[in-house]
Amino acid sequence: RSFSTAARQTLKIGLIPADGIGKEVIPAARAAIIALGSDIPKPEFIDLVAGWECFTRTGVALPEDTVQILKDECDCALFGSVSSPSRKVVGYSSPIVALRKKLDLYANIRPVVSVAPEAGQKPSVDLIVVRENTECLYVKEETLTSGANGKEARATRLITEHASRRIGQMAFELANSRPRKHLTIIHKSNVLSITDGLFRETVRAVPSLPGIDGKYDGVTIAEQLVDSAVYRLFREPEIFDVMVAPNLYGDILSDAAAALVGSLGLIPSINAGDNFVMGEPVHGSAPDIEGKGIANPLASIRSAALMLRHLGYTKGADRLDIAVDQVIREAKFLTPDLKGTSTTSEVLEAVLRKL
Ligand code: GGG
Repeated sequence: RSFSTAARQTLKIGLIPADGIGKEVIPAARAAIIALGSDIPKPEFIDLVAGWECFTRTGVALPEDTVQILKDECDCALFGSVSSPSRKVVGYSSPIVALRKKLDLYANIRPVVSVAPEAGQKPSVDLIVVRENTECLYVKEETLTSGANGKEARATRLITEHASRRIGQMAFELANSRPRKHLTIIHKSNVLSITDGLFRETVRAVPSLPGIDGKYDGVTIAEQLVDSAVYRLFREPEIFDVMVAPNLYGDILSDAAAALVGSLGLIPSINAGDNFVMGEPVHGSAPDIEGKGIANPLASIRSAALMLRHLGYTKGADRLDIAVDQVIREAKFLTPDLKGTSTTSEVLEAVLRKL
């Protein structure tokens, strides 16, 4: 699925580095995009703020201006990482969760692909996690009450037919575009038969929707309980092609899958809706290495590639992916997460030389 790219002279890209190493890797993605030259419309970058640091400075985690500029002025965006505290802070709410909802970026598409030793060889891991991005436990409706035996905490888990159907359609569309055309629906319907049952049944029914007219007849469908999916992911990752999951399972599965390809620092994503796309590395803000200059910029560069591909700029996207693959394959310039000793800038320079 891509938006029309017709007659675009410039590409306005909102940059929201947010917290931690987001501030180190998003500038690297920016430099890689600039290096694409005339393979994409002239990029214009708009610097925007959000995040925990923004909250501590201004009292607002996601300024209204940031949302409005993204909606009114940007063609797409890149988001870095956010370090929300793991305790309740009055007035604070995760800006990335809010942004996905405000822009209705209902699909978080997370490809996990290993780099084969030689160019052109089949990667041993080549799968995409399609994560529903707007509901599940991320509606963040939590309560804390007192019960007879102490405190009782509750969270609402929302699964709707509407959101399950549109993420299902996105997943079928992606599966249909890939050589293996295989879709695995992830759920836990044996325990959560109503919520996960609705997700599973709604996704399964996508091929029978009016207007589909046999379009997905070539897609094989499998199902896997989320716990057994994690087990099988580690034992036999090659059985998976496209996996579609409710929000929380998708979040966990994609981090787990990253372990199969060496580092979370390599895994890109896009948050996609019908009218907007925002690239985002899957890794978080990594406070342990923040400011040391050793964050891996490759997930952000790959996220830029995914974003460009989604917009239809295949040539630019291919060039970024090929350059990143070459740098990984050569293994001369790698950050410490990949057992290298290079800095963020050295890895970026290596990518720029390939471009
Ligand atoms: N780029 C992904 C990222 O920032 N992951 C951490 C995350 O999503 N945390 C949620 C939050 O801090 O609000």
